[in-house]
Amino acid sequence: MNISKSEKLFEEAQKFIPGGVNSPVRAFKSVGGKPLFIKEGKGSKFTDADGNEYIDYIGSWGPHLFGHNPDFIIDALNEAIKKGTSFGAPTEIEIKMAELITELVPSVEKVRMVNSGTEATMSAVRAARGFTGRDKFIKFEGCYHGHADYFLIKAGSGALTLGVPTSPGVTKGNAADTLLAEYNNIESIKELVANNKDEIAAVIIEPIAGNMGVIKSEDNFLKELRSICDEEGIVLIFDEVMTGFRVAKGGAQEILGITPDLSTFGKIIGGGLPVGAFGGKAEIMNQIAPVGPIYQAGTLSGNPLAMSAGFAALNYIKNNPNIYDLLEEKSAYLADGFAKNLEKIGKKYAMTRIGSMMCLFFTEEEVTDFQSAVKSNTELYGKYFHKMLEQGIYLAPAQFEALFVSTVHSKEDFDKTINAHYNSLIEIL
Ligand code: HOZ
Repeated sequence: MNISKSEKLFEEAQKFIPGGVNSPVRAFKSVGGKPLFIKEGKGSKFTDADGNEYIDYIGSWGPHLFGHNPDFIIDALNEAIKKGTSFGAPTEIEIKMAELITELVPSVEKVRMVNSGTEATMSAVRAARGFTGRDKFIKFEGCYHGHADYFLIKAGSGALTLGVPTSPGVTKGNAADTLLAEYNNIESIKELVANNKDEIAAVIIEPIAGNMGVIKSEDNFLKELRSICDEEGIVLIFDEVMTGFRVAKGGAQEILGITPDLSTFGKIIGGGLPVGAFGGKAEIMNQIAPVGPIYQAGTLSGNPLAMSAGFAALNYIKNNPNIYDLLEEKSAYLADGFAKNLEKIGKKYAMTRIGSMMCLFFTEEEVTDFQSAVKSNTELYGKYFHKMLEQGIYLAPAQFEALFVSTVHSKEDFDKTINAHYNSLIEIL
């Protein structure tokens, strides 16, 4: 039997890399089958090691707002690489980048660059703890903030899909400082705050959750959460690693109209390179070393290549604010097509969408939080995923993730996807 190049690569990879992948969701474990190895991408598509082409709706899990390898980012990288790859010393592009972030996201008065979303959230919680002198923090069931120990408690994303929302290796001590609340349930916050008076440093939330599928926090819930944080001296952190610069130029906070004290970013701000950032009120950020005593550092932080790609991406956003209308129009077209298919086949599966992030849950109940999200039939999602893949459509290989639309997905891409969606559902149901 002929085995594909991807399969050969996967066998080879497993000899040297745990599970053959450098991030668990990529291994296809929750949908079954074997992962594709990707050779190259351009625009809305990528090609695997066997030369098969796919319309890609992951876009590297969000950052490829303009599709794969946009010319303006490649040009910026080509220019930057001629000058050097890393200095571990300040460069001018870091100032331009920081200034641009503060301009696009007004709640961010000062910002520190790091290398990943995990680093950003980890550092933001440390900043909040250092600033308040308190240890505990609240996170929400099903929200994912990277893989620092104290976040891996009822976490979303890969941790949830692979059935280890709370990971071994997380000490009891770490877990004890993490308080768990229910998404969109303000009573659960009130209870935790009352039971841990003056002990809570921060509440961290994905204001639009993207790691238990896509779920929007309700307006009143966020407003009340903001007031409670103000009254109790708790730092409100918005994890905008997925939503920052994707759902609006000012992120989820712009469309939801709530101002956090700190925000975390990743992915998009590196234009596809490994970058993260955390920032917010100067009062808090000025407690970070070397100005203040809260230590945080990194040799590759503010790396000139990552900054150049990221600056090109953010500058493009600044100069083309209409991209969010375009993304809305494109995403609505795709979502409409999906909705019509569901109607045709008589299924009322929950579909959520905020701008260019969307999710189809295999449950007919409304999805508003972790408990309702996990009602989705993940086995059915796995079948759906493979049927879509067979037809050249690459979706997230896990139910509890988002589908991302880019500015370069075409009507032709969408029509092909809508058609494949219909065929897939007919075959699996
Ligand atoms: N946790 C990421 C999605 N929410 C997946 C990261 C990856 O595999 O690249």
